[in-house]
Amino acid sequence: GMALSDKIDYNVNKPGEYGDAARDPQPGQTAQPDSDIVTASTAAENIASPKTGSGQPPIGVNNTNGPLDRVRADSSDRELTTNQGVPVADNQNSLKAGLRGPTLMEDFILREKITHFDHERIPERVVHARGSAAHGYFESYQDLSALTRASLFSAPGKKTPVFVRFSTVAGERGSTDTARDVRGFAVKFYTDEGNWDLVGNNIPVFFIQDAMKFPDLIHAVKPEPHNGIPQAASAHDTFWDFASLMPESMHMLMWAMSDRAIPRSYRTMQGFGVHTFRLVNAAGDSVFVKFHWTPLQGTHSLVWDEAVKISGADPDFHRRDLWEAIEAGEFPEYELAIQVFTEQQAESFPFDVLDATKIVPEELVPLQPIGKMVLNRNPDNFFAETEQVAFCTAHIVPGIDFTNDPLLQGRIHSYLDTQISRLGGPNFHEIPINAPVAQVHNNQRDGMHRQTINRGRVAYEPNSLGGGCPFQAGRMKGFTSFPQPITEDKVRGKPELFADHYSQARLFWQSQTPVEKTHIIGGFRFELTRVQVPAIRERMLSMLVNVDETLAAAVAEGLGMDVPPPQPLATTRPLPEYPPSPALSLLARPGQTGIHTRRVAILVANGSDVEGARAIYASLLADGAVPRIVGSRLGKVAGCHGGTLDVEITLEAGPSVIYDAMIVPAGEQAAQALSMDANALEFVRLQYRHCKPIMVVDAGAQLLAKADIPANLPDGSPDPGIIGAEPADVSAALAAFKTVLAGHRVWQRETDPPMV
Ligand code: HDE
Repeated sequence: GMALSDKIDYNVNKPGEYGDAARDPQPGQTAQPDSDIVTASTAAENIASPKTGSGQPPIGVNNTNGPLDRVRADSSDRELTTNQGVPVADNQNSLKAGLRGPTLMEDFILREKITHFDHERIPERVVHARGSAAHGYFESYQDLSALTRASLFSAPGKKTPVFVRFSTVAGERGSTDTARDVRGFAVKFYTDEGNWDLVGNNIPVFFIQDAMKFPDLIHAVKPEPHNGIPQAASAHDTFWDFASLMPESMHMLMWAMSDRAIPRSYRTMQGFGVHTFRLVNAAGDSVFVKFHWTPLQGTHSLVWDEAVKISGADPDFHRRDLWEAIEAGEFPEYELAIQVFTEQQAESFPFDVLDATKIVPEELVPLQPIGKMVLNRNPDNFFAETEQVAFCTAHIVPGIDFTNDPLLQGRIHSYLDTQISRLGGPNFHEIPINAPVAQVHNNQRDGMHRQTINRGRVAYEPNSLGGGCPFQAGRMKGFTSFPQPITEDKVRGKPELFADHYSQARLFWQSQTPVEKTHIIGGFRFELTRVQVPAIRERMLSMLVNVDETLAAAVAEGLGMDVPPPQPLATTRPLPEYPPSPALSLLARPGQTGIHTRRVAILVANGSDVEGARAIYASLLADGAVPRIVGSRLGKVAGCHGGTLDVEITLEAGPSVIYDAMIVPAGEQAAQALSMDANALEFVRLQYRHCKPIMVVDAGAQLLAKADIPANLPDGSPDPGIIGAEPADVSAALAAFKTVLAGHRVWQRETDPPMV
C-alpha cells in the first residue's frame, strides 16, 4: 500500500507565498488525480443537491452580443402577467368593494405594479449623468505582443466586443446634450481575459492633478447649492472662483473654452485615456503609454450660438445623432492609437508624465495606430444597458497596468465605490451589460441581488474539499502588478514639474488657427460675463496673462476690463518652450466620409419646383447625406409646373440649427411665400451666421435678398458657400455645394460680432 503522506493533499502553493518566490506566482493545483482522499471528481459528488445542467455558462459567450435570451423579454403575442407570472385578467381597474367603494388592501396586482413603479429610478451618476451608448467591436491591426500581453492586441484582425458610453459631465440625467462641457468617452472591452474599461474623455488633460481635489472641482461646477442654478453649465461664479484659484486648471480650461467642448456629434470627437498607463509584455517588460481615439468621420464642432439654440430645438441632439447614424448603417468608427515611451525617455521630457494636466506632444512621441473600433448596434433598452453600465478604471487586464498618476490612483477607488450605491450593492458585475465574456470563478458570495447560483459546499481557498478549485492562475496566465520599486518617504505633495501651469496652455493656444483662437476668446468672454463677482473675472484674467498677452487682452476687452498683472507663478524654474503642435487644432483631422450623414434642409412652399427639389433630394441621398423637405406647414405643396411634394418637417419643428446646410429650389411664388414667413427668414440668417453652405436655384435667391444675406465675404471676395444656380446648371451647382458641405463651414464669413 501507499504511505499515508502520499494520500494527503498538502497546500502546494504555500511555499510560493514567501520571499522572492512570491514575485513569481505559480498556478495553483487541483487535487492529485491519484489521491483517494479527495479528487476534483469526488468533490463534485459533495454537492448536496445537484440540479440538472453542467453548472457552467458556455465559454466565450458575450453577455452583451451573444444570446441574451435568459434576460431578454419580447412581449409580442404574449398575455400580461404579474412579476410572478400570474396572468392578469384586468389591467384597467383596481379591486374595490363595490364599483364606488374603497380599494382593497388585498389587491396584490395593483400593489405590485405601483410598488415596482415607485422604485423604478436609481440614483443618477454623480458626474457624467447624461449619456448615450452603443455596442460594437474593436479590431486589432497587428500583433502587439512585443509591447503588451493584453489578449485583445494579440493578433491582426482579432475582434473584441465593446460597449461605449459618451456623456457630458456637469448636467443632470435629463440635461441638454449641447452644453459647453467635457465629453466622457468610456469604452468597455469584453476581452477573453476579462473586462478592460478605458474610461476617457474627449480632452486629453484634466482640471486637477490630484484626486484629493475632485470633490471640490465637481462641487464648484455643479449647480450652486443654495439655488440649484445653473444646470449643465460652467458659466457661473463658483466654477470660475475655484478655477481661478487653481492655476493647474489653466491648460484644461483652454481646451474647455475651445470648440472641443461643443462637438457637432459624438461621432466627430476624439477620445483620450488622459493618464499615462503602462503596457506590460509576457516577459514583464513595461513601457509607458497614452491612448488616443480618432474618429474616422473627422473632427467637427458646433459654434456656440448654434449650441445654445440646439439646446431648445433638440436637447437630445447628440443622442439622436448617434442613434440615427447607427440605425442608418452609418457606423461610427474610431481608430485607436498609442504613444509609447520608456521610463527613461519620460525622464527627459520637460514635464512630468504623471501629471494629468499635461499632454505628450505628438511631435515628441508620434501616434502609432493599433486598431479600429466600430459602433454597429444600438442598445435594446436604455436603462438596462446605457444606465446600468458600470465603468471602472480599476478594470484592467493582464498586459495593462496603472502608473502613479495621483489622479488615476484616486479613480481606481472611486468608480467601484460609486457603483455600489448607484447600482445597489456589490453584485453589479452580474448585470448583463457588465458581465464579462470571460468566465467568473471565485469565492465571493452573496450580497444584494445575487444571481449566480454557486454550486458546492466550498467557498474558500485553499481547500481540499473542492479539489483546490478555483485555483490561482499563476504569473503566466494571471494578472500581476508591474513590480515598480518604491523607496520614498510617505508624504502629501506633488513633484516639482507639476508646478508649471502655463507652458502647455500656451502650446495649445499657439497651435490653434485664427478661427479657433477667436472661438476660445468668445468662450472665455461668455463664461466670465456670466460670472457676477468682478474679482473672479480679474483673477481669471491674471491667469490668462501667463498664457498669452493677446489672449488676455482680447478677453479683457470683451469684459470691458483692464488687463491685470500676471498671477504669480508657482515655480521659479525656467519654463519650457514648446514649438506649436498643429495636431492640436480641431481642423487638423478632416476625416474621410464626404457628406455622409450631413443634414440638408430643402425649403419649399406652394410654387416650388417640386421635380427639381426631388432631383436634389435624390442626389444628396445617393451621396449618403440626410435631406429633409422643410416647409411652413405639414401636408403637400403644389409644384409650379404641376405635381406635389410632401413636407417632412416644419420650420418650427426643424429649425436651422439642426441642419448642416440648406437649399432653396426654383419657384418664384414659393420664394415669395417663404420671404413672408419670419421662420424662413430666420432659418436663412442662422444658416448664414453659422457659416453653413447655402444653395439657391433661380428665384430661390429672392429669399437671400429678403433676409439681407451678403453675397460677398467681409473681405469683399465672393462667398464660396453661397451657391446660386440657374435651373439648367443645377447639377454643377450641386457638385460645388457638396464640396463646400464636405468642408463643413465657410469660416471666412465669420465676424465678431456677427453681421447678420
Ligand atoms: Fe470620472 N467619475 N472621476 N473622470 N468619469 C465617474 O463613476 C472620478 C476623471 C469619466 O459613462 C463616476 O460610474 C474621480 C477623469 C467618465 O458611465 C465617478 C476623478 C476622466 C465617466 C468618477 C475623476 C474621467 C466618469 C461617476 C478624479 C477622464 C462616465 C459615475 C480623481 C480620463 C463613465 C461613475 C460612464 C464617471 C470619479 C476624473 C472620465 C464618481 C474621483 C480624469 C467618462 O466614480
